[in-house]
Amino acid sequence: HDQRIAWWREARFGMFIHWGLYSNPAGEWKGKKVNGYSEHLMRKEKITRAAYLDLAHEFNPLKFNAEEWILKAKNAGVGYFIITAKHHDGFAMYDSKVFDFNVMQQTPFKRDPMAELAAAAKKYNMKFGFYYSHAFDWEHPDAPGNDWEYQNPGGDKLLGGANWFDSHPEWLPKAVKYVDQKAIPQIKELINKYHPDILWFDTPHKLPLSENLRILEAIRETDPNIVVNGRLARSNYGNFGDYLNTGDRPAELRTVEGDSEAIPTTNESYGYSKHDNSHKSPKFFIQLLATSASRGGNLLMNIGPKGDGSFDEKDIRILDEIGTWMKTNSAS
Ligand code: JFZ
Repeated sequence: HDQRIAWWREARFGMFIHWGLYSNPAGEWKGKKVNGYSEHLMRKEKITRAAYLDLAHEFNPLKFNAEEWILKAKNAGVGYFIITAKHHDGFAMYDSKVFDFNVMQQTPFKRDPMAELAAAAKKYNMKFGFYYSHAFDWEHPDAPGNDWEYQNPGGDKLLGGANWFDSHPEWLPKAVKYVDQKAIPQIKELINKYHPDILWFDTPHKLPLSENLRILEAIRETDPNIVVNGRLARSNYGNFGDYLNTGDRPAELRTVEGDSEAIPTTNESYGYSKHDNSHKSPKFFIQLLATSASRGGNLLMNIGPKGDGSFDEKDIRILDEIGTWMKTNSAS
């Protein structure tokens, strides 16, 4: 464990990216504003799989340039870079042979942005990895979360909330089927194809600990050197990941000691939202970075690039100012 996580302890500052089909509608659906996390569009608007796929047919981020993204991060002093290979919508932002619900097969873009980013990260010596939504998957007919098109647990109404499997174990085989058919094969695929340094998981309470541990085992068997975050498998007795994640809100930074990571986003939404102008100041992030570093914690700062592949001006300003501060305050 200590050996695996050594680079992560040194890195201190990471860049988190939420980018997917939801980045185009960007917090708007049928002319109406959709509040909150823009990456939750499918759930909030109860969009069917077929209608959501229309977003894929329009996804063509011609301004996307992997080296520019990695260099932007590098210039801001970032040591590791984590991007959504698959968020809760279930859409793979990479060339997946496991399921055809992916960027290569469903978009006019027909490029693999995860492959391009992995190569750029390697070239510029940036630690690199993926966010993978292992529990929630709103397109798969058996996965937890989608109760508007399917009859699945873990959503808002039908057997909603956390730990649905305790009160309704009869639904468990369905979720297990999804883990076997999609989550584990895709995670192995990501490891074997792109050799990530880190994998980042989320919403563990949507699957029982036994399933989460089965996923962790598959990861360790495939590559024991991959750092795994604190939101894959946890119970009242401990966390099976390599470090702890604090909540999304930076205030929670205060409560954790040891290897921990806070994940504030520059505004409120993780995915790009054209209505969300609640960006914090560069100073806010510089102070947060200094505080978390002094406590032995990491800061994984999120930005949501636009659907055309460019960064929002407001995020660029924050990144540039952090970069300037890093350069004037670094020891070397
Ligand atoms: C999750 C996702 O649902 C969201 O879209 C985003 O990816 C974010 C990074 O993670 O949302 C969460 C997860 C955990 C907490 C809050 C929001 N939490 O622990 O407070």
